[in-house]
Amino acid sequence: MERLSLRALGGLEHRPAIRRGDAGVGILHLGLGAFHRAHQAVFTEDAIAKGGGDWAIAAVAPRSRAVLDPLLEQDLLYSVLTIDAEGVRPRVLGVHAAALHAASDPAAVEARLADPAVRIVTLTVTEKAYRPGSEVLRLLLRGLRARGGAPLALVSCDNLPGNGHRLRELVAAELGACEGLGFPCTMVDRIVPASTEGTYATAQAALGVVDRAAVAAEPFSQWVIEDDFPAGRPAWDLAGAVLTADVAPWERLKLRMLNGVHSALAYLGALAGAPTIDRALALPGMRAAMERLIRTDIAPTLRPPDGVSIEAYGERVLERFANPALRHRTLQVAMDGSQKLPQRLLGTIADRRAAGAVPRYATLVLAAWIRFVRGEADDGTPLPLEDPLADRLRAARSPLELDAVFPPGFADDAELRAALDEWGRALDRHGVAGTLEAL
Ligand code: CS2
Repeated sequence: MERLSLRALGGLEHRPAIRRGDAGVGILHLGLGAFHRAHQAVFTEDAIAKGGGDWAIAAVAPRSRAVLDPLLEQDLLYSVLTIDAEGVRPRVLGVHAAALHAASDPAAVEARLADPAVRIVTLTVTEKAYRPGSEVLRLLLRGLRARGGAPLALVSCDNLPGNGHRLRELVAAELGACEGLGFPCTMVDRIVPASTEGTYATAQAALGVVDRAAVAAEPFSQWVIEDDFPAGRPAWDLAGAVLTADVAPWERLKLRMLNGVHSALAYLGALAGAPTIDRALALPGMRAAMERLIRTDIAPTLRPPDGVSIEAYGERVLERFANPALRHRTLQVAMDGSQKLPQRLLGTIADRRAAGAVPRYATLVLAAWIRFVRGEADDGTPLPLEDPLADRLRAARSPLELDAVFPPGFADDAELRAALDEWGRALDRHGVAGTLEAL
């Protein structure tokens, strides 16, 4: 069967909203993963279609060529499949105008960063890249040094609180003054599991051509952005993004509620042998446990953004996780726990402790992670630990002692430790299934 390409487009029912050449490159994106392709790329293509401007994307794959090569073979075209119980809605994207490989050709990336036509750099490089000396950061800094003073917005689209501030600190620590640079904070949200052979087969059936760069995503998509763009931006607002002066309440809501409950389902689910998030949520007693986690532990720590009901948001999150078509692997969400849990779970626990409460359900999730780190599911199946701190986590007598992960005070909090020990014993004795049943 024919491959997706510019030539094949003529025969397709689904065509991109813009074509290569319609818009010049204005955005450099670092991180070519599934999330970028189903999130910022879609917003940007719609923004250009509705509001114009030279905002096509040059995308950079930092290390792996796994997505880059298929994209290059397809004239940078790919499809986003919106999937749920009702079916598949495909859409072909054409917003990428260049794709670069940083590992083999860093000079090309630096040259793009230095080019004043590039007025925005967006990043989806995962939590662990926001550390001094990370590869991506070094690449970014080299490009910024070569750039001189042309104004630029650096837009972190990773799941970290104050992601823009975090990036600014890392850049400022090396470059000193950040004159002419904007670091808007953003909250990004769309569930986009890693693509599989199943995704490519679905794409082929929906499009009538082969697409080896297809991604599947849930219908929901949200982007809240601080409006701090010294050299302009695409009309993302026309594409449904929320431009605001204060992202913080959105960020906290999303990180603690959506990502927090996601991680809860990932660790409890993986221990219980549930391969996917929807299957984890369907385990007996799990939904009730997640509802209590949301209501009694997470919600009291949140200040809702204007016009948002925390209760409705929580219900929506569980509905999204129940999407049976996504097949999001629990082990994918479980990755990099040491980098994710501080903003997803530990902040909730710390806030509840400061208010004098022992957050029962959040503590259960922490106990589940500690057990997950030991590397064995309830039925004895080995569980992989993919985490930049894997060695330290395994070597620690108690993970609570890792101050790179836990807020100060956790290790000496007797009440918290007692709650954790109790859950630990319950999980040892009854597994996740039995523990949930007894709630
Ligand atoms: C997930 C997120 O893998 C994970 O850790 O919790 O990728 C989640 O799917 C997105 O943040 C949804 O916006």
